[in-house]
Amino acid sequence: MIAKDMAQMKSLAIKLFEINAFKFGDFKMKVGINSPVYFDLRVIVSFPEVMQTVSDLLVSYIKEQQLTAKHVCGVPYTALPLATLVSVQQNTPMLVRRKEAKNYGTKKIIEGIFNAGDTCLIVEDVVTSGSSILDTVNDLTREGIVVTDAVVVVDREQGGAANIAKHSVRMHSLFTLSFLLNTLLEAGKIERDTVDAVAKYIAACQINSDGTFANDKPQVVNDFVRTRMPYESRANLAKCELAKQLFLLMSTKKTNLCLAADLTKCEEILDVAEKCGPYICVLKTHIDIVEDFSQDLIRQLQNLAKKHNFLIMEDRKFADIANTVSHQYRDGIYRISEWADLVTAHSLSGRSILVGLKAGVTTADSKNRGVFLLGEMSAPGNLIDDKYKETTSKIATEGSFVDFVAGVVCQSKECFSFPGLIQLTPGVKIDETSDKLGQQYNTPEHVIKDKGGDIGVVGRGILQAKCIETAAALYRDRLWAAYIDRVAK
Ligand code: S5P
Repeated sequence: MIAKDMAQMKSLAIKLFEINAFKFGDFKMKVGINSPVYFDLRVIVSFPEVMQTVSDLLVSYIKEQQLTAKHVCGVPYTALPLATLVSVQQNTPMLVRRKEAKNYGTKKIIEGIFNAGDTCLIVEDVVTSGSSILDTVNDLTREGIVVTDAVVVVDREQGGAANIAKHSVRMHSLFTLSFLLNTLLEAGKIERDTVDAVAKYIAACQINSDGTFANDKPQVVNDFVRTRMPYESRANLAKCELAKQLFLLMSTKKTNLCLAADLTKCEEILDVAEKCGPYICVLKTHIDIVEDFSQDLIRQLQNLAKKHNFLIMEDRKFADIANTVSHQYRDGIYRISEWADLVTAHSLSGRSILVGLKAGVTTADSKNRGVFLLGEMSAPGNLIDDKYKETTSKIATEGSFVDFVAGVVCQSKECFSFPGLIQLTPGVKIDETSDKLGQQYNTPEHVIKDKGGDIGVVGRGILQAKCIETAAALYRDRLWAAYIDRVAK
């Protein structure tokens, strides 16, 4: 690769990571063993400048490797737009392989004009075993087309190149997984631990083209299962600055307790913040229930947050269209975006909620603000279903707001898997299972160990205790011990 392209390759690698075209976590794979790294190059169609760079690099790589062929053909579907760009830039006619033959009209499986004996270069986005490339090669070969080479954006280095070589097709990759990992490491985007964990998985999980493992079924433990990872390692994977900060705060202060200061008088809120401050990582407010609100409350709360080292979360549960939400966040008597490090929001209006919140924060503050999306609720009979949860997790982990979403408010570890997000779980009480209005409670141990909560939210469990400091210390101790136990296993 020529030097100029190398610099471009490195900055593309970082860009792909930033737009979540690949990410680290715990991902279900076709082969049956969860992978710590996942590529989703489908997202690049939403970033035309990235499409342009990828296709420019592919074209110059094809030229450099002298991969001359009469046609190009993309492996459906993700590589189709890439193959189109390559075809247009090089003025090489394209062939389109259908995944299924039409059952009417021409019933063709290969679209485009060709003759038997023509050569064709395959374009693919990501290669694991190479089986998708081989499917396309088979269909082309059946039509008499000659395929000798495939150019791919990313080789996961799990045996794909060797598998397709057995069918006399050479694989040429723009990026290898190792190159991507080293580039991110060099740029300070990931830690050595991440590189090692992925390398361990890749070494153990070499795959044959039929999808079976090259070795006997490998027993790799994915180091990126979020509930087994310590907070400080998860800080390295977080894309949102506030999530990073909160993970590190929890880890150094040794607390994963969030106090829900659901009180109606400024004096009461400041009193619990002063008394419980040393034991908590987050103080959560419902500012609209405060009867004597003034900005002085905010100033004093911020001083206490500094003194005791905790973050402030306004549990506003925004849920409107973007324009309204931006006003609710920035304006009115509360001016939430000026002081709340974190806010909660329903994902009901989709990504619009994040568009609205982003618009409600000044650019100077934007790096210091984060959102927790509601993925599940502790209220009985709530209307959230599996589809809603899945989409919420997607909004939190995909697209251009990944740097803004710090976590998810939910009740189960299945709600999301990305270790860089924080699970906030309310409904924690030691001695009760519900309140008179249906709130459902669980013990600190159940919330942290079984439900996957990273932070337990306690309101009345502390606020109604005879001595709130003692109660806060007790909840802190039990939530923290449960976390230590969880990561030790
Ligand atoms: O599903 C939820 C989400 C939230 S944020 N269930 C909840 O209870 N909450 C909040 O957590 C609720 O608004 C309250 O502030 C706190 C629980 O308070 P507690 O007194 O029942 O512990």
